[in-house]
Amino acid sequence: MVNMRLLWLCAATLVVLANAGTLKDTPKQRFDNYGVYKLTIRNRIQLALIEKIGEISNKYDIWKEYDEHTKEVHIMVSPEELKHFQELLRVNGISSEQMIENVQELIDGEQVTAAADSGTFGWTKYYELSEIEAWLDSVLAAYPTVTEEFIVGQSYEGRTIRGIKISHKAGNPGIFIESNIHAREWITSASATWFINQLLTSEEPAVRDLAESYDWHIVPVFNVDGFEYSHAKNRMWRKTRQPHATNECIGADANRNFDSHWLENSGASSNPCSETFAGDEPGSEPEAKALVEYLTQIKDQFSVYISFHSYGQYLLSPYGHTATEFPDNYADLLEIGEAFATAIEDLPYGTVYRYGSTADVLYVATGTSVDWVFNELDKKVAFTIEYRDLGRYGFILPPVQIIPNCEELMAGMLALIDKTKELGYI
Ligand code: 0X9
Ligand code: ZN
Repeated sequence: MVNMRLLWLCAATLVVLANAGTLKDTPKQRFDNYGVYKLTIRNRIQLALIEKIGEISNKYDIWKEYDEHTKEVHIMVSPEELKHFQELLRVNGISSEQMIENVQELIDGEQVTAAADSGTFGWTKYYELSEIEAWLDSVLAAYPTVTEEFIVGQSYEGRTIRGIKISHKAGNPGIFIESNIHAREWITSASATWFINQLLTSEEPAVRDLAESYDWHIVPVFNVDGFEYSHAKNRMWRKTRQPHATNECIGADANRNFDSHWLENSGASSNPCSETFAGDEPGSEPEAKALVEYLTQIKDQFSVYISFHSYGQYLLSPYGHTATEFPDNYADLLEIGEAFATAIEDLPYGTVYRYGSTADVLYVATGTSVDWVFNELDKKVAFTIEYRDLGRYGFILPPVQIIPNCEELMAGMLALIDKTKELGYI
């Protein structure tokens, strides 16, 4: 009898181990015939419905949450669900427009250009974490007198969250850049590495001045686990990778996990399957907790904080938690926003950026890193940049657009820092 039980136990263990094996070796998720739709929302019932289906995580994926100004939601739908989805829209009178016909085709396109790349690190393809880290090492080795590595902390899966500090002289005002907190927003780390490279190599006087008059603290890939997962398994991954104790869904939105109006005003979700899950408590995600500790420790070393995101073409300032109150220095933040947007619009690409408070121009978002830095560390110049585009490619921005996007970043950043200086913040 005892032996039988032992045998059963062993068999059960083997099954578990086998399952763990298959889980580990799960193939890359494919998105064949997944479509992305722009929905126009006309009332609260419609919005509640779309938010609800957005939580059925393997059938629907909200790419862009409800935007108060355009009344739009962008949502990815699996082909199996399409009939049901269209029926749902019809019954509820929600109008829609297809923006992307086949997500997998765009992902494949991304890879084709990658294969044609020369082999040296550049900005004509998107790189994996190990390649970005190797490049970071080479930069640190090539510029030892002006660069220095810093470590924010460890991710849930034990990866090191690394950053680079670029400093030409003591006493410079500091600017902190956090990038790729959302895993699938690959343009953000591509832009961060390009920006680091420009600060170190550009001979343009305005860029040299930017590089040498400020101390730059830049984390090119903050959500390291999610980023790795977005390359290896699921291109559309957004969150962290920490499993949930009572739910099969994995990860939280790191940009909802900070202790500033955490989970208030429907600016995040308490459902672990939602893309905007706030986590079980502020700082439940090791990455967010590490960033809070690191920023607190170096809070006297920076006065401007910028978080890189995509997509939608916005420069967003606090607050995220309310659209009816604005920070005391909101007029200044708008002036900086205008300078940023105008500089970008003046480039030959003519790309239009909108600016203003997150809750006013985009949607209510609570527990974000930028709002935490603004409210808790009292850094009054704190922005989120949402890069290209408006939804034609969304998160799968073709590699040919990396450099144009980066040129826009540089023009915008020069204007942003100029105006911030003129207004006396730095
Ligand atoms: O929802 C977000 O976290 C950001 N948009 S994204 O599409 N990249 O996910 C916007 C964050 C706004 N930032 C602040 N409230 N500070
Ligand atoms: Zn984002």
